[in-house]
Amino acid sequence: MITIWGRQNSSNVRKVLWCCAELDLPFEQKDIGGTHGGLHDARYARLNPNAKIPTIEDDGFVLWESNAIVRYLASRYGSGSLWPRDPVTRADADRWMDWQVTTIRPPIIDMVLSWLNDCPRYPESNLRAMEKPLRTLDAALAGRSFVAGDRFTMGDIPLGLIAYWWYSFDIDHYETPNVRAWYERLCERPGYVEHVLEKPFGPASDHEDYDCV
Ligand SMILES: N[C@@H](CCC(=O)N[C@@H](CS)C(=O)NCC(=O)O)C(=O)O
Repeated sequence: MITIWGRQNSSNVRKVLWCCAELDLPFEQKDIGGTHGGLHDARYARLNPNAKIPTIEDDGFVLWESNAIVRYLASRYGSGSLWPRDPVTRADADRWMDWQVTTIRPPIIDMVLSWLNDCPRYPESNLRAMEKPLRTLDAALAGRSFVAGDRFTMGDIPLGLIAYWWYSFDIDHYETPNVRAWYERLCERPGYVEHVLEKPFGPASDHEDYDCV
């Protein structure tokens, strides 16, 4: 049985919960982090010296870093599904996982904190900075159902968390119909519904401090 440490309202923990659901893997989730605390306890510090979530333990193997965890679970339990066997398709999926961290997450994160803190407006510069990556994703999704082709893969999981945030904001979402259609496809997946859409994100006290702009 896989153990997952991390509060379920963390986006990085949700990636792992959703991934397990896609793979039909049983797991035990332990609330830690945010208002639950525990990140600096000696036992947890031995598992994850970063004092961050998520961390997993699987058959004696301990792993942290959410995207690395998704890759590990996909390769170990999802060969031919979440983990494409074709190296080109797999590299395509993999690329979008890195791109989530490096390119589209940085501009959206302050918007999320602004939303959680009920700020009167979203930070304008972040909103503007979202346009280019969204258009990049929109172009990549033209003619395909998921980020690495016609089948759902590990590549859709990190970006699925971004899409959840983006479409939760009451804003002009730019004209990106392929992104919207892909998001609607994700919304049909039971694991996404259970671990992302139906679990409240927040409260603000579970997340880092933010001053409204
Ligand atoms: N790059 C790491 C980031 C981990 C991270 O920053 N996790 C946040 C939650 S999303 C955290 O541990 N925050 C402290 C807390 O929850 O108390 C990953 O993807 O796993």
